[in-house]
Amino acid sequence: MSDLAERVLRGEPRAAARALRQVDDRAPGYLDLLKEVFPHTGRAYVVGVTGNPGAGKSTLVDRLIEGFRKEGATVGVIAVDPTSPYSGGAILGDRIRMQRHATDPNVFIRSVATRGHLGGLSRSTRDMVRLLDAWASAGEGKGVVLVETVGVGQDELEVTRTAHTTLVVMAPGMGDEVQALKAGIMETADVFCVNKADKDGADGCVRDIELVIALGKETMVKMGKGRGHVVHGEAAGLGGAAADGANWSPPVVKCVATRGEGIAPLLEALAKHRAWVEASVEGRARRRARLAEEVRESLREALIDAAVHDLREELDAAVAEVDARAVDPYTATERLVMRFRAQP
Ligand SMILES: Nc1nc2c(ncn2[C@@H]2O[C@H](COP(=O)(O)OP(=O)(O)OP(=O)(O)O)[C@@H](O)[C@H]2O)c(=O)[nH]1
Ligand SMILES: [Mg+2]
Repeated sequence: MSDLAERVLRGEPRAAARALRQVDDRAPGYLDLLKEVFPHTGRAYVVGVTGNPGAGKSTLVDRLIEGFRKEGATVGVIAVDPTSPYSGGAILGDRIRMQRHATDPNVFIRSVATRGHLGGLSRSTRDMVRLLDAWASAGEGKGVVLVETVGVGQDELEVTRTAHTTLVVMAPGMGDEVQALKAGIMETADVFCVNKADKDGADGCVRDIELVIALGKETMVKMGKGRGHVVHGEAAGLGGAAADGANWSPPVVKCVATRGEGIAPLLEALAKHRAWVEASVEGRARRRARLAEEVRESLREALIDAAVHDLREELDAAVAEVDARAVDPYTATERLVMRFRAQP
């Protein structure tokens, strides 16, 4: 095993920083590093934190770090910054809001820019989550990895799919609920946080979300499907949280992140969901589905690279033919596939 991998697995923050950079840049050897680390992953609890800009995600993450640290966990954070080309403001904001943890050797915070990502944001984030997973679970320690993304684009939503739990943060008075519906966030959420509960409209916001969840359940019952969210659970425990063993209904927790209010119930809701993901058949199936997706995606990438490499001349010729209308692009593709498969 490489020296760097060993040091990551021992929980050295500086090694984690180097490894993350290597993976982020896809520098030579990064795949070997990931291969070495992989067997030691899967132990940390990974939470995706998403929501509209300014909803208070970073402030909340800062509080969650505090909460998980009190439980004795080592915490890795990846903050995906959507706005870097203009202001760099978000990175700065994240840093400032989580600053007090900067000197804690059991907290590691890394901001990454969304732009200029080879192979997509979701892939590199997934790889970075794995590294932090291994780092945070060093020894027999409890590890937690938090991933903050702005829930706007499909790519950003994708990122939360690497998580056990997706926490969607909303704030009253932003028209968040309606937007979230459009963006498909409602289907992604495992736990909702209505942050800025010190502002007017928080209760209304909670009601709106609960209504949408209820409507979603009804629709899923009618359509006879769901993604493991509750179909017939009873409200129990936290703010309407319901897990009847097989199904999960996202609870809605009110918080004031700036004052640290509502953090304990939020941590409790996360713990409940984690337990559900780890124990339920649904949860295991979900994990399997994500890994299947990952392998398929990486296979697709590898095959395309191989085909483009092996068939570069044929590819050029085919493009010229299509351009001359001598052949249509569909037939050209079929022929290229046949050529590729016929290779020794
Ligand atoms: N009143 C109030 N303000 C809050 C609360 N939580 C966060 N804020 C403020 O809201 C602003 C945005 O907070 P951030 O934590 O940076 O929000 P964010 O969602 O991480 O923002 P981006 O990363 O830029 O998308 C800051 O000025 C916070 O101080 C809260 O509970 N109540
Ligand atoms: Mg932020």
